[in-house]
Amino acid sequence: MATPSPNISAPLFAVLSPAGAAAIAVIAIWGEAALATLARTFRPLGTKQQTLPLKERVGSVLVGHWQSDLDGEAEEELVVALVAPDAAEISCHGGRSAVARITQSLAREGCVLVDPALYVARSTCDALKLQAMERLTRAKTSLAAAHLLDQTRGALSSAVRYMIDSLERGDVAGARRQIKDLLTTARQAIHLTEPYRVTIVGRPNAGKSALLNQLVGYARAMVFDQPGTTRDVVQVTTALGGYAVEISDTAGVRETSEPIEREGIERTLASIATCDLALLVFDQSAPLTADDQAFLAQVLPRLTAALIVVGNKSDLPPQCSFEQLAAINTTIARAPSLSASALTGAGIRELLALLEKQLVPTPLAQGSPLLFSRELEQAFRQILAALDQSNDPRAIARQLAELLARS
Ligand SMILES: Nc1nc2c(ncn2[C@@H]2O[C@H](COP(=O)(O)OP(=O)(O)OP(=O)(O)O)[C@@H](O)[C@H]2O)c(=O)[nH]1
Ligand SMILES: [Mg+2]
Repeated sequence: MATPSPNISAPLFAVLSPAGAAAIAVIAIWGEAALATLARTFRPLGTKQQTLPLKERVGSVLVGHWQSDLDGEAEEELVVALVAPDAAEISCHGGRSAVARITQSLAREGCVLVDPALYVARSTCDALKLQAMERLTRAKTSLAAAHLLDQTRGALSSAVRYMIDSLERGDVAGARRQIKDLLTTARQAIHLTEPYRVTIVGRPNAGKSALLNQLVGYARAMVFDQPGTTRDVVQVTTALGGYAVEISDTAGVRETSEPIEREGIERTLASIATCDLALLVFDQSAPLTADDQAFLAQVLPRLTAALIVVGNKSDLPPQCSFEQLAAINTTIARAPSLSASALTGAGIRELLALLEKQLVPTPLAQGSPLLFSRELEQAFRQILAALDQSNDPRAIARQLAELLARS
């Protein structure tokens, strides 16, 4: 005889409280059809309709009675909490017969009795999922939201559980590989929750502020035909390739004894030290001078980030070339470069494309586990270091488990 195929959309239910042990018993029912099933047998007080739109009352707690036979008597008084569009918790009298009556009635409706641990696992939200949820509420782009949503659904949590399993089995090499894989995308993944920082630097009057305005598409920074116009760091946040990017326009760097300008230049230098990418802007319509050398001597030692060299004012006759610039310094020689005009907009589209390519070289795979914050990246670097030094894989497994645990 053929076995009947299981109904895969049947709601599941579980008795959460031990039978006959407490005054109140709680039965959970969940699954896509859970509330529709409940509506057939549960009558909230004050309603006579046969089918109630319970889905519209999610979040509320209803008092009523159980009535598995529509023409019969009310069988049990109970309270139903509609906890989700696909889940409810039924509280009834704690006695065995009351619980049996409801569970038998649910079984007759086609629901499947399962272990209560399944319900707990379904509703348990670990600390990593919670962190992702919190970040999701502040996501700046739809791409960031999509990747964070994956993490709220457990992409990272599952990867961490997998690492724990590997360590518990004594597969240290496997766990190390999994952690390293996760760390390879971390540099990019942290920018799902924190913008990339791009700093525009150059000598006064090179056209930095005009370039910022072109990049963001509106007149954010003041542009003026006077060296030393920008005094403080001017920041604008935009999006490139689905990532938030904060662009900083800075005070032009030169030798000066003027205290406010000097303070502005200090801020420029601090901004260079912390950015992810620097746009080094030259005025290619002016010949290179000793001041350029002095400027580069101040800026380049502080630069650890990626670099793009921009020859601005390409609408004017050229007075210096990229070859001359490259001859000054090998860091500049190795950097990608392009010509642009912040006045006419020539080369700006290419510059934006180059910026995107430098900042976001590879797209992150959909659904993949991601270390979406600097804190998480640091935690996994420490765990990797601990794994390299320790001969107790289970202790490392416990450290990983702590990342999942809610305080
Ligand atoms: N012809 C031409 N002029 C430009 C271009 N970009 C900027 N300028 C002009 O150059 C002057 C200086 O521009 P800014 O953007 O203020 O220069 P800056 O580098 O921000 O200068 P500081 O703030 O003093 O460091 C202004 O008169 C701009 O109109 C360009 O691509 N072509
Ligand atoms: Mg300026």
